[in-house]
Amino acid sequence: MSVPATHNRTAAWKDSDGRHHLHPFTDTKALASEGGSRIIVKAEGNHLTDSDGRQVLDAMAGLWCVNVGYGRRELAEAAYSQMLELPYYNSFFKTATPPSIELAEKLAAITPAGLNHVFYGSSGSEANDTIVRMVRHYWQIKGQPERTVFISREHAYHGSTMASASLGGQAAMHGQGHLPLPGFEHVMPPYWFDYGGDLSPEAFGLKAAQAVEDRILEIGPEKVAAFIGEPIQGAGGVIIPPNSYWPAIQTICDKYGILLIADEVITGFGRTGHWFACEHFGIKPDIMTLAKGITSGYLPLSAVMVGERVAETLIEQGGEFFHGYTYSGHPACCAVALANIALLEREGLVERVRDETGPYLAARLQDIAEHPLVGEVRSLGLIAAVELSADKASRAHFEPLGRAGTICRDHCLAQDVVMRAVRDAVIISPPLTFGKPEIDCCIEVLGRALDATAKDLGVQL
Ligand code: PXG
Repeated sequence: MSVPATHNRTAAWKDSDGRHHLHPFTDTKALASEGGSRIIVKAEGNHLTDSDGRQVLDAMAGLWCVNVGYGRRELAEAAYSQMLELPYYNSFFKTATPPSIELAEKLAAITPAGLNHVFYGSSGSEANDTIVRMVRHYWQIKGQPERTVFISREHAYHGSTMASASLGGQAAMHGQGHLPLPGFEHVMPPYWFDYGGDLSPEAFGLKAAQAVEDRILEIGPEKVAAFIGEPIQGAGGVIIPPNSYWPAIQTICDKYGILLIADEVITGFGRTGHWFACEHFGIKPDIMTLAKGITSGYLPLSAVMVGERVAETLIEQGGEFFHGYTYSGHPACCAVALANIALLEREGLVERVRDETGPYLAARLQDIAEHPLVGEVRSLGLIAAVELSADKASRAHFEPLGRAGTICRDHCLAQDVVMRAVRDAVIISPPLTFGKPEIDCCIEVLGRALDATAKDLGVQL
C-alpha cells in the first residue's frame, strides 16, 4: 500500500500547494488559514482516497462529470492506445483523425434528431464561447446582423471565460472584471422555491417563461439572437423547472425566430435518466452544449452540437469560420469519449438511472423531506437538491443565506461523503454507478447532518 509514503508527503504537498497553486473559485488566503487543501491521491468506483489514506464517497462525481465512476480500465486503455497510435493531430488544415470522425458520427446518432454536426473544444466554457461566435456569425450570414443579444437566466452557469461568464447569471462572477459584456441579458430563473410566491409550480413555470417573452419585447425581437438555458440549472442550485416551463420557452423562441440553446454540460450523458435532459422536457434545441460526462471527466473534451437550421446556413453560405482551438477534436480525448459512451451503453447505465436508481433516490429523499430544516427536496434521475429553510410554509431562508447549507455540507463531509452546497441547497450529482446502498448511505448521512445542523443553528427538533 502506498498510503504511509503519501502520508509522509501530505504536509509537503499542502505547503507547496499553498505557496504556488492558485485554485479555481477559491479564496487562497482563507484556504491557507483553514489548513490548506485536501490532497486526493486515488479513486476507485465511487470512492476517493486522500493522502491520509481516508476514503470518501463521492456524491458529486468529481465536478458533476465522472458519470461512469472511477478506475475504468477501458477509458485508460483507449487513451493509451490512441496516444501510442497518434497522440495528436489537428483538424484545421483539411485533416481529421479517426476518433474525431467516429465520435462526431456517434454524437449525431445519440443526441436528439436534427443535431447532426459537431464543433469540438476542450471545456464547456470554450464550447459556449464557440456558440456565441457561431450564433452571431449565423445571423450575419442570414442578413440580420443586429441579432446579437443572448438571453439567459439569473443563477445560470455557462463557464468562466469572458463570454461564457457573461452568458452565466452568477452575480458574484459579474461583480469581478466588469461583466457581463454588452449583449447579454438575464431574466428570472424557473426557481419556484425562491421566486414562486403563492403560485403553483406549474403557474409559476409559465410566469418565468413569460419573463423571457417580456424581455424579448423590451429588447426588440429583431435584436435577440438566442435564448440559452441549462435544462436543469446545476451550479445554480439544481433548479428543476416546473413541467410547464420548457414547452413555453420553445413556443416563445419559435414565435420570434430566436435560436434555442440547451446547455447540457451537466445534464447530458445519462444524468437525468435520459441521454439528454431535452428528451425529458420535450424541447428541440437548435444548438446543444456538451462536456463533462462526454468523457466522464477522464480527459477534457467538449462539443457543440449544431442543428440543421444553423449548420446548413453556416455550411452553404458561411465560408470559412475563423474559429477553433489547438485541441479541437483531440484524438485521445475523442477516443476516451467513444469508450465512455460504449461503456454507458454496454452497462445500461442511463436506463438504470431512469428505471431504478433515479426513482429510488426520489423516494428516499421523501424520507428526509419531513425534517424540520428541509423546505423542499427535488430530483430527476441522479441529480438532486435538499433545500434548507427556516420555515417550511413560507419557504423563508436562514440568515445569512448560505451558512446553513455550508454547515450541513460540512457535516456530510465529516462523515466521509462529498456533497456540495449552493446557497442553502445541499446537492448531490453522483456517478451513475451509484446503487441503492450508496443512495441509502447518502440519505442516512444527510439525516444525521441535518440533525447536527439544526443543533448548530439552535433549531429545536
Ligand atoms: N455549462 C454548464 C452547465 C456547466 O455546469 C460549464 C458550462 C463550463 O464548463 P467548463 O468545462 O468550462 O468548466 C459548466 C461547468 C460548481 C461548478 O461549482 C460547476 C461547473 C464548473 C465549475 C464548478 O458546481 N460547471
